Amino acid sequence: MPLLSIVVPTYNEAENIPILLEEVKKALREINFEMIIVDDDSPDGTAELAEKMREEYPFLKIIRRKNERDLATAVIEGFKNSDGEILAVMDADLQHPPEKIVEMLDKIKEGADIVVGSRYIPGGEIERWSFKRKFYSKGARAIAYLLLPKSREVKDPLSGFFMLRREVIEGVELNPIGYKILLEILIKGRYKKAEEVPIIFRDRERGESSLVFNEYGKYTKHLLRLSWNEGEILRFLKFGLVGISGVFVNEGLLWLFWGTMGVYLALASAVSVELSILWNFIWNEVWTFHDRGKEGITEFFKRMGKFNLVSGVGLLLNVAVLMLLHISFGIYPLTANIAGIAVAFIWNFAANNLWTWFK
Ligand SMILES: Nc1nc2c(ncn2[C@@H]2O[C@H](COP(=O)(O)OP(=O)(O)OP(=O)(O)O)[C@@H](O)[C@H]2O)c(=O)[nH]1
Ligand SMILES: [Mg+2]
Repeated sequence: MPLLSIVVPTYNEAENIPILLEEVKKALREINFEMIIVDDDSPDGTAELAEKMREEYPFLKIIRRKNERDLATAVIEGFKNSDGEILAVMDADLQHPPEKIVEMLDKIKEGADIVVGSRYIPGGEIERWSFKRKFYSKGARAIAYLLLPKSREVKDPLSGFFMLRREVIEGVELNPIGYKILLEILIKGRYKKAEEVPIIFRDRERGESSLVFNEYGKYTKHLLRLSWNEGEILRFLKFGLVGISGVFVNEGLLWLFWGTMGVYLALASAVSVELSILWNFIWNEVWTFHDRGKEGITEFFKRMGKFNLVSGVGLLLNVAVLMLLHISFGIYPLTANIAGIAVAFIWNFAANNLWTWFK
């Protein structure tokens, strides 16, 4: 029985397979492992080539699927056909450095349940990516952090290079239409300790990328489904409802102070704004984020201060967007204000989620 099963999904990687096998063999000399190539009937003959190489590389297992063409289901299929007590996933295109496998395995032996090959911790790096690609990658991660708090366990939750103990996913249903399998595992898996090892993500030298189109669409769907199941979309809706209720409180108080008690308008407005912020804070505290805040009265007041600060910045953003759209683009103020409110709302949700009620 092998200790480690490395699952490698492939689609048109014939050019890379020989180099990958040699590098992995060299790097894992001391280790009892198997490598499971899951190929979706690549037209370039990846599977046939791998079959031929089995004699020279007896650690190889090849699964050939005829009617499917999907990275996520390929990985799950690989898991199902593996025998090791430790599982790993890596790409075939040499972007994931095989020499890091040993380091990852050591971390597992020291007690980690999941180890991620990470581009985003010190020592990690991405070779030759354009600014745009880096920006999208970081943006995708920010959205994952926002909508899936469990993904905050690691700095690179979207990595395709990782290792885990089999127990982490045993009996767990990994959704086959999941897109980023690591994300799926971080959210649904049973684990205590997730660690990272820095990797230099090399540039693809040979063969073609198979995932360019529709990547963002798939990712968005996956993210929304996971966060719906985790209750995070509901949290977003709750936050919105609280926000709307705050508008009514603000209006009601303004009517009370200014309209009926005759308080000076600016003062009446300031007091109404602050009281409605506190109203929102309390409801978010006991409802939207009831599962998040740290215990204790000091912590409570700290959160209140943070919430006020976030709301203040939100207000400035609202005004800035309104003025910008109106002055630079001539948009009617009441219409521009809708954009301002939307921007402020997103800001408020993100900042409060990631800062005020961070967990
Ligand atoms: N079995 C299977 N493997 C796939 C499929 N699509 C991609 N792969 C493999 O999954 C791994 C990652 O795909 P890549 O095309 O390298 O994706 P990427 O790394 O995001 O893109 P590049 O930076 O351009 O390489 C590679 O080993 C591919 O061969 C698929 O539909 N089925
Ligand atoms: Mg690649």
